[in-house]
Amino acid sequence: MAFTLPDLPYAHDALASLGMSKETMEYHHDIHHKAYVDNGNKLIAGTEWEGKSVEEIVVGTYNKTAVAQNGIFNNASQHWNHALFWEIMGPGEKKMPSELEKALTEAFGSVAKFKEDFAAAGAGQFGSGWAWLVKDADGALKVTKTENGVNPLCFGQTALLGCDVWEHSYYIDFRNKRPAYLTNFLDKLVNWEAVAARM
Ligand code: MN3
Repeated sequence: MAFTLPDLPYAHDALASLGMSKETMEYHHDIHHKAYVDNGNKLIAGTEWEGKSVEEIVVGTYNKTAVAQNGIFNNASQHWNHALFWEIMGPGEKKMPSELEKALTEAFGSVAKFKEDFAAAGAGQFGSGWAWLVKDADGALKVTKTENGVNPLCFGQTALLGCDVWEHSYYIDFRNKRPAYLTNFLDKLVNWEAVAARM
């Protein structure tokens, strides 16, 4: 089944007062994410992957030994990553559901320590990639980071929260200040209800 660019679940300017501008959304969603969708569709046309779900394509094309992943993987995985990224942010005041607060406190000691670990993972990813809160196969919550477009599906993990740390995600609003972008993401942009729903 061909990939389709999902609409943002809010207006392009809905997160502007929270630190993610309309201009960032226009580039990031309308141009970057669309390019992953369009290029992915071109690359899978006529291959064994045509008609497969995005998850099947991501897992099936991930090369565990290659640093540079193939084009089908890169575009399919980035399509999946960005669809999640738009879903786990939102406008307005955010309240963390108590079951998520409890799970994060159990796993990391406190919500503040979880945020510290997550921000450190994103800031410490050399070059492009993602920071994640994942649920491992054994149910444990973990903070991880991945390079380029690699996503938690590749490791049998459930992604609860992901933050894009490619420069295109933050350079318009935060310039070179990736740590400030990450702190703002955690404090103002994450829709914790959507994260809890993924548990
Ligand atoms: Mn991106």
